This record gives sequence, C-alpha cells and structure tokens, in this order.
Amino acid sequence: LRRVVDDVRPVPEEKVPWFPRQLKDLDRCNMLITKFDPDMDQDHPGYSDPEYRKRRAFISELASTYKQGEPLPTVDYTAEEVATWREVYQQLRSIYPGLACRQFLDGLQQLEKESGYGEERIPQLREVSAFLKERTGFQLRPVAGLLSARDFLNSLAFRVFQCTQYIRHPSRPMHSPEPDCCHELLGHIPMLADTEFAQFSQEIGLASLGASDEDIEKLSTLYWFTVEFGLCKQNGAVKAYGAGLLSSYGELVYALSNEPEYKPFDPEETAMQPYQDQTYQPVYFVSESFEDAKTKLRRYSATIKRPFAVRYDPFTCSVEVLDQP
Ligand code: HBI
Ligand code: FE
Repeated sequence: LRRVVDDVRPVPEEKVPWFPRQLKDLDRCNMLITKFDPDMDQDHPGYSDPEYRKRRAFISELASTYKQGEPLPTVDYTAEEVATWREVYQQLRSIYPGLACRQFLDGLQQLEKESGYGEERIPQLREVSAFLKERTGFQLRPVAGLLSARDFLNSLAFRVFQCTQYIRHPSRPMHSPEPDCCHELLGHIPMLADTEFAQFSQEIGLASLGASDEDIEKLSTLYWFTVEFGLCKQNGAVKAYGAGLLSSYGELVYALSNEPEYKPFDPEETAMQPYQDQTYQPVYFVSESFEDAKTKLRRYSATIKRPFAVRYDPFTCSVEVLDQP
C-alpha cells in the first residue's frame, strides 16, 4: 500500500531544503550575512579603521576554519579590547539587578562564581561552553559574523549556540550594529544556563529544520521578539530576558521605561510583526513566563506544515526524520 501511495505522489523530500541531521553537519551551516560587518557597512564604527578590520578578520578566520569537535579557539585579547569589555560590563552590570529577569541574574551570578566572568577579562568560549554543557547541554561554536537565519536557527536544534568572538569597536562601547562577544557573552549566555529557556531555544531550532523560507522568516521574527528582545512578567513587574536588550544599555533602559508599546506574547501575532534592526523596537512582547512562552510556541510550531516530523536524540546528538502518516 505504501508503495502505491509513494508512486502516485511526488517525492516530498525533493521540496524540502537541506538541513543538518547530526552535529558534524553544522560545519555546513556557515552562510554569513555581511550587511552589518565593518567591511561592508559604512555606518559601522570600525568601517574607517583598518587596524580594527584586520583584527576582526583575524578572529573571524579562527571561526571560518573551525570544524565540529575541535577544541574551541582561544583569543589573546589586547589591553584595548579588555578595556572595551570592562566598560560594557561595568555599565550593564550596574543596571541588571532592577531590570533583568531572575533567570538571567542567577545565570550571571553562577558565571561570575564559576566561569571567570567579571570586568577584568573577556571569558573564553571554551570555558563558557564547558559551563553551559553541564547546566543545560548547550555548547558553543565559533562563528565569523552574522549568520543566515536558517543556519543560525538550525544549530539551535542541536543545542549549539553560534557565538562571535571578536569585540565591538572601542569608539562605541555601548552599541554594535552586528553581534559581538559582548552581545553573546552578556546577552545570551546567562539565559542559556536556564533549563526552561534552553528548551525554548531548542524548540525554535527544531521547528526550523527543513522549514520553508516563509516559515524561517516567521520563526526568525519570533526569535527576534523573544530571545533577542523579549520581556516577561515576574512578581507583578516586567523584566527583560532578551539578549539584544541585555547587551544594550540604551535599549534596556528604554524598553523598561513607559515609552514603548507592550503587547502580550502570542506567536501568531508576534511572527507577523515587522521589526527594526537599526534602532530601538517600536513594540515589545511580554510573556507570562517561559513555561507559558514554550507552551504557546509548541502550539504554533505544530501549525507549521512539513511533510515529515523530527525527533531529537540526545544520546547521539542527531535528528531522526519520521514520515508523517
Ligand atoms: N548570527 N552570529 C549570529 N548571532 C545571532 O544572534 C544571530 C545570527 N543570525 C540570525 C539571528 N541571530 C537572528 O536574529 C534570527 O534571524 C534567527
Ligand atoms: Fe543575538
């Protein structure tokens, strides 16, 4: 019977975009978007600084040649780079207690106690990855710059977080047009130490495997308004959990002032909301809790049409592909 059905229907696999099935396939998830990098973007504060561009290119090259399973590269940061980190760390650290969610504060405190976080040095990806692996099974992989949404989201399905290792330009410590190590290490890493949040991130990743371009666009928008710019309620107050907020002094203060518009997190609506990658967001979405966000996301993911289902096997770190009945 199966055969007959297969014979009369077009083979569904042909229309499905390639996607990684095991960890080592992530070596192929490396499509960079260069629009915000200092070689392409005239508004990048490093655009007219050849020394900076050379340094960033050197650090990015470590990521470009990286293969899954190799030890993560370490970078010998210069005194100037550490000074930039120190300034960012001090400024942000001072406002976190009143504005960041509990999970973030707990994660950051653990990182400070156990993983060398602090203003004196830039933590190495290797030690941070080991820390996360023990907490939530997430691991880091170095990346040369802004990745395509598909490759970035696909990696999350394997609990792999692609992490830039260069630092922003010293002339603008409070803002970077592209992701840099301040954004990853301060914004993303503390959250990835939380079990509930790690699951939430992986579920967006699993939903993205083999998804159509339109669905990638929607998942990417969902990711944007949650993982990057999300707010959540905690003990009656609104707090930040999005990494884009937690790594930007200006926008963190703005998002939690009474200026911007708030909407309740609802995946159907959030996925369609236009967003800003040049300036502050016009609207922020507030979740009741991560548990609630995860449940809603799961319901939404089930509506994404794919001719197959995926199941993650944590023992082999691979994805099983199951025929949809
Ligand atoms: N690439 N290196 C890197 N870091 C990110 O945080 C990132 C990315 N690519 C896309 C992306 N984030 C998201 O905004 C969504 O488009 C998935
Ligand atoms: Fe990010």
